[in-house]
Amino acid sequence: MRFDIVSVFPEFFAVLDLSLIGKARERGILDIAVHDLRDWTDDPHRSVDDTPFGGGAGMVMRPDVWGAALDDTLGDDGVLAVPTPSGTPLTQRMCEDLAAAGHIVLACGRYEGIDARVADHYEESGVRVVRYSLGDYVLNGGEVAAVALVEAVGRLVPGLVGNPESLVEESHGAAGLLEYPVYTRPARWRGLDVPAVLTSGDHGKVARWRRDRALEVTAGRRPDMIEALPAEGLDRGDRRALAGLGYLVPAGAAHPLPASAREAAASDVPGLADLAARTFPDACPPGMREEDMRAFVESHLSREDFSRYVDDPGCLTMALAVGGRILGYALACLPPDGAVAGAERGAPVQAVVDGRPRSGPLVELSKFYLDRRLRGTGAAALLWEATRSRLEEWAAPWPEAYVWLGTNAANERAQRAYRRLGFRFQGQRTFRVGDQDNRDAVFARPIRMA
Ligand code: J9Q
Repeated sequence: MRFDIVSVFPEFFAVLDLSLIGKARERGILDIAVHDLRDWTDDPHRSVDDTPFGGGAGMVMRPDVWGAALDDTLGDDGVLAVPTPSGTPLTQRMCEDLAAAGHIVLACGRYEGIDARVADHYEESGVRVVRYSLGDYVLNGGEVAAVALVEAVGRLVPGLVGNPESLVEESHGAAGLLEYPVYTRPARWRGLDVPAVLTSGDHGKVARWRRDRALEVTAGRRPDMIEALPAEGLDRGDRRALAGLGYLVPAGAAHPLPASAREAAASDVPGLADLAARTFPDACPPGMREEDMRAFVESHLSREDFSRYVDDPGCLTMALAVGGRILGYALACLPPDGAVAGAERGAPVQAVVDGRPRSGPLVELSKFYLDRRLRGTGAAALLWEATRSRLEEWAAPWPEAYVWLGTNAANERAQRAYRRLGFRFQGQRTFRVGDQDNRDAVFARPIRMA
């Protein structure tokens, strides 16, 4: 691999004699030539710049001097790489692509930049031109950015990095995630302990912990990278971790989507009613008649109904938005005097959970629905925790407040989900839809748990 670097500060590139890059040059793996741009001037002052046409501050680098330098260095195989703050942000992908070229010429500008015709001219003559930036901040010239490119591209040349495994495993590689945090001895330093899982000897747990931390760090610092993760590369553990970080992967989605559960607003009403109409039949027993279900939706789950729920201070309406669409909702009825909600619907007034009898109010969780595409994604825990947290605020005066719900006795999947959320079976009730009595299982749990 050959690099030609053209700059008015050739001494700057002494750093490329050091470390792995320096070793690779000694071993003949990298051939790096540094040139002084002034060697292509023909005036006694060796001037490389001039004032800008159109006026303005600073100086512009002359096209004639750059043309002479690049004609001599590009040859018939050079790719022209131009560091500039107006270039494309340099990525690992671009570096991998450049590593496939055998010869790169770096044109380091100073002052206000190089006359724009230079890069345009070489591009028009069929030279591959890559204008790149290191990020949205301003340097005094392209030299630092040139060193960065030589190191990032150079280390991809076979034989340069001693352990090729470290090329595969690292940031921005196959995983598409930032690195998990790393630790070494001592196990305790300034009162800070190394996470216990790393000294447990359980390799499976270590791998899971590292993957969870990588997802967490990436979600916090680079949410754009989370939203670019291909869904097919995410296992159950990844999906659970992502749900805890506010990202869900609905069935059929190509990537994780940002998810948030919040109190519903008037503008959510159409989305809530649409979702309610398509999810209500999911929770019904198999024998139920179409028209009874339709009538129930029309009389309890219309837009007008949701408008009332959203405005009613005795109702808590929660919406789960996933990628901006409402894919889940919960409706809780708050008893007016801190007593019992839904007594006429079979509320378990004597509810006991794990030996703790209810002594505060009994809230009814009358609706808790998710779009089918969210089954098994961790969405239920996300929606429930947001709902629970609102209920906890509401029930602050009553530390032993409970919440109850009824769900179809034949719906094992729903009952398993409620058990996972801390609800415990209390008994049965009958629930009428149309002219049919349905068996419901009744569950309850404290709003607050130890
Ligand atoms: C050449 N500011 O800044 C950020 N990435 C590249 C640059 C840059 C600059 C001036 C000249 C490159």
